[in-house]
Amino acid sequence: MTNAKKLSGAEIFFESLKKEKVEYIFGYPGGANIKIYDKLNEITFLEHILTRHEQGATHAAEGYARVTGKVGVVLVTSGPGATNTVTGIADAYMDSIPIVVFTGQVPSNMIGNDAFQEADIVGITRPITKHNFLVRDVKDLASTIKKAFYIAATGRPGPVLVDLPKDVIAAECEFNYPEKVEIRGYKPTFKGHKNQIKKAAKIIRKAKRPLLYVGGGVIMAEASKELTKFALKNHIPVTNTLLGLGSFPGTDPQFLGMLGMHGTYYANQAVNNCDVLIAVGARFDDRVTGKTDTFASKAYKIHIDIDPTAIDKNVLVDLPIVGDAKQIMADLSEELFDKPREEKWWDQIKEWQEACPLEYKRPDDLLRTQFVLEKISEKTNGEAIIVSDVGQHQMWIAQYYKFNNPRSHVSSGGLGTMGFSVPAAVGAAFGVKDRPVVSINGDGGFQMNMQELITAAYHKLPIKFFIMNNSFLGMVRQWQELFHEEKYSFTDLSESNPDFVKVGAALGVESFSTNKPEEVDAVLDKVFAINDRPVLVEFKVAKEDLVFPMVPSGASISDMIHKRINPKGKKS
Ligand SMILES: Cc1ncc(C[n+]2csc(CCOP(=O)(O)OP(=O)(O)O)c2C)c(N)n1
Repeated sequence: MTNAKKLSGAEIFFESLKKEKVEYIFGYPGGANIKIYDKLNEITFLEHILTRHEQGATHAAEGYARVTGKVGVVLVTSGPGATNTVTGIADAYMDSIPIVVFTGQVPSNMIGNDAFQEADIVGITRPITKHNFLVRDVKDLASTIKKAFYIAATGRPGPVLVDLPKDVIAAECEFNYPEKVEIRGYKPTFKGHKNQIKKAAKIIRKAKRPLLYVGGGVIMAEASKELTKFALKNHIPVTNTLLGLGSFPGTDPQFLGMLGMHGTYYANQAVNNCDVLIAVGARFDDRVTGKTDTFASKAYKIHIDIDPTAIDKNVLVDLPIVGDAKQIMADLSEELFDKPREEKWWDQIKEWQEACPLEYKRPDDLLRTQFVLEKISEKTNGEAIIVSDVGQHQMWIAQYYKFNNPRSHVSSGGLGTMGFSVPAAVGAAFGVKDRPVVSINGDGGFQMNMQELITAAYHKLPIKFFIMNNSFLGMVRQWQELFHEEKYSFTDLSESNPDFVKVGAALGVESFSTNKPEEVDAVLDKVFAINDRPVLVEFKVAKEDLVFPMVPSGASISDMIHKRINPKGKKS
């Protein structure tokens, strides 16, 4: 028997986080986690960021994880504290973002008794976590935390929840942090199958019209360099998913922009007509494929992904390669390089680009989101971190901001969570300090988590908060106009929106407003020169603008719409 010193569950919690080199916790205290907060007061190796809502904490952890590649950490109390994290957890799950969420829980002997602030958060989050744990014994605490971080960050990353009953946190035992984790049934494949890689190389070598369809998995795997090298050396055009933006330089002539519902005409035409489609770290999501049986129907499909369950899930492929994208792209580059391409494929792509470029009305008396975004892209040289909310502005960001680096576009892709941007930008600003962080919101989504302006103001985070105020829930209004006989049911916010400049100021953030295209340059120059505190700008933009091109939901990519179907009475 040893006489090693015993630590409390709360102490073990922090010793474990120290081992995991955690820099920040985003959290909110309450009764069930009060002992952890008690200890937190003495902790100096990490910083706790008190958000104003647990959903905010969870998106902040995601923002931090998305820009750094490290695991984001959340700490909340039981019951409502825990349930408030659900949207953020689901968001992280859909986009494969590594976060660990620690929830307080009622004492073990009261679980199942409808105790005060009891919620079965393990049950609630089972379908939206990569894994979750209820710690029943303080002796399991350190090894559970080790497992949680390991599962969150390895293979296809994702959220892990650890539920901590109050008595487990109070109990004591010796602290032993495991060096390694062995989890039966969880052994992510890292190296792609050699023969499959050779076969893929052979097929790509013969391809006449190849296309790389690249998703967020490439960014997660830190494989952007290898992917870019492979694409450039083999002269293959690249199209990105929403989450893949930044994995290949947005200014490179080989880049075709985003594909899918609001993708470019030429990217979608390339998908329709390619003979070999190389999907890397992408999951054939329905916003990308539209009708699956017509998606890339002429192509031999190669799918490179770390997650074997993503293979053949939505679209059947001809050649799967399961493993780490960084390793596989490097191996593929060894097999294949400097393949000259027939000019015909590039000539065809050029023709599509000239026939249907991205466009909007300019010059114009009305201020347009697209115009503001182009200006932001120019002024930041594609080097900023753009944290988008959800809606029309999100699609315009994907179309008009030229992302030149991975981990620069932070966006809620799979879940499409309005209210994501403000808190995610807070987390991103803690993660990256040497590049501007820009939070771009619609007037609707901004109101869903605007309380986190307070967090940004308190910590003097130099975030630029932009509101593209079109006085509508724009994206829903767009669907109402195009597909629901112009019945604008509950999407007009013009009578009920608050005064955003006053809201910003009240929450501690210097705020401006403009509706004039000619003022945009000066406003942006002014706010990008402010580096010691957050600022907010409301851009009063055209009210009834629509995002084009658009592939209607469930239609084939070839059914793309390019302009208003029914322009009656529309001013913009
Ligand atoms: C939490 C949540 N509720 C509802 C929706 C459905 N939805 C998708 S886009 C959108 C409109 C967004 O409006 P706004 O924030 O003003 O941005 P805009 O589309 O005008 O750019 C809505 C309501 C959602 N995505 N998320």
